Amino acid sequence: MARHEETPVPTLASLKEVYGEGSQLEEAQLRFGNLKSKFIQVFGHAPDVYARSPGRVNLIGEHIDYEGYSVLPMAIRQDTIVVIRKHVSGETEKVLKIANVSDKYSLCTYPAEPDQELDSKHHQWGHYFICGYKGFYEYVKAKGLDVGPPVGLDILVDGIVPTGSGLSSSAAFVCSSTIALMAAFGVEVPKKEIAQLTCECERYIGAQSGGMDQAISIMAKSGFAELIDFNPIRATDVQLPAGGTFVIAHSLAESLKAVTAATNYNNRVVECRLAAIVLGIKLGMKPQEAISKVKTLSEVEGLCVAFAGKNGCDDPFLAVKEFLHEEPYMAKDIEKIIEEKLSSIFSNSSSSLDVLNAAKHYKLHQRAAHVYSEAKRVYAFKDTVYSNLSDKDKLRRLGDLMNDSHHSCSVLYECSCPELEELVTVCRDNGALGARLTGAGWGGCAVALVKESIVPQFILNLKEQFYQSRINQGVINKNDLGLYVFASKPSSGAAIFKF
Ligand code: NG1
Ligand code: MG
Repeated sequence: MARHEETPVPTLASLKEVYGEGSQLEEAQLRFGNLKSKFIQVFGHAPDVYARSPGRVNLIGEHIDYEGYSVLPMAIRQDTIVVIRKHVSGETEKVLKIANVSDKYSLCTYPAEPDQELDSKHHQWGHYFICGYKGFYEYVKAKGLDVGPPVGLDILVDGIVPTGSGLSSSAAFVCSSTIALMAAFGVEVPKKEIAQLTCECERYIGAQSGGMDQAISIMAKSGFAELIDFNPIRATDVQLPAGGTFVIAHSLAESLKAVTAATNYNNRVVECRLAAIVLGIKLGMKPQEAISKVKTLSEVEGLCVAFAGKNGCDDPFLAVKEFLHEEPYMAKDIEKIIEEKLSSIFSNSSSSLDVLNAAKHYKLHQRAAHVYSEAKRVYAFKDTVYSNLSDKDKLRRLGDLMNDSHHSCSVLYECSCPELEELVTVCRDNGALGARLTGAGWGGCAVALVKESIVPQFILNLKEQFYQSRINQGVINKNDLGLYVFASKPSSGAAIFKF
């Protein structure tokens, strides 16, 4: 049987295959019907094709995908749908018009020009479509495919993944845009190639993302979480033990990664790179060799493990402890070790130069300690799922691993925030087997593993103990609570519809 990353995104005739039955199917039918009417109302024509791609919740493996380590997310039901019509000959306007069903997002227009630059300093919601647009043309060019000269496109977007929530609304949007374009132009691509290209093209937004979100959004299978490996991208189904449910809860602090990248997300990517270079040098590489060859902590893990081996252990952390001090490094401390200016290492990446300008210091020990320990926890999570333990004991162990992951994110990686800390504590106090921030952090959602039998009561308690005061303060509307706290089952990945 072909692994699912080898197959193309399916073109489906029926919504049932993705949205299931009952009220969810009815909701989907209504949503697609409304999309069609809205499209005709805005553009005066019916669309050619619809594509959907889901958001995700990461169960474990935070901030390690860009360091080359495996992660374990699952897709959620909430998705983004992109509807497209390609202009035909005779229509001469070479413009991309991007409309949204929500009034929050006004119509954006861009030239039908694949080589256009995206100004990451002036972020616009339509940029995410353009990421996919650029990625699509880069792909067809690299493969030598002829899709003709660029033409005008009418586009309508409907996203129901909450934004800035760590549930990857961005990847859902970039992935659905890319596959909608592929379908509209009749280009069929294996899922693993779409996952790779959407990961690369989302970086036009300005964050130096890893590939987790796009990989799970494209390759998810209903009923399974996936262990995602990188270099090359692969997905392995992980069947979660019976009796446990993942509850997702929003901290109500919005994390705007596109805007805060220099001090948050990209800062950590830069710190990890510097930690990896310093470790490489301390473990015997010449500075110039380390600078030119070492990109990620996973690339120096072998050296760290060999060092640990000499001391009778196999944990790369031993090398971190020995060679990276806990006090934050100043730029000049690192420059002395690597015998090079930091600005010259990152001279070809303007987003990294932004990081250097904004950084006071660099916490190399803490960031490397998080990455190596988190990478181990992902495998411990997977091994627990496949172990001979009873389901009850498995769930307990998975919960412990989630708690350890949160602690590491919070203390070593410092990507939590007061609202997330409060929410995670409320989850644990109300019987969660484990709870942690999910996604990039600095706001957004927590995910809690909860015994299925107590889920309704658990959600009620969260409403009372975390959300009620915020409703009273007018932060959110009581009627919207269901958008901010909900149980989630592993849902299916990207799909194309033609009706
Ligand atoms: P979110 O939470 O969607 O911003 C980000 C990255 C992931 C991963 C996680 C942290 C993007 C598109 N996604 O996710 O690749 O690094 O943070 O584990 O930047
Ligand atoms: Mg994102």
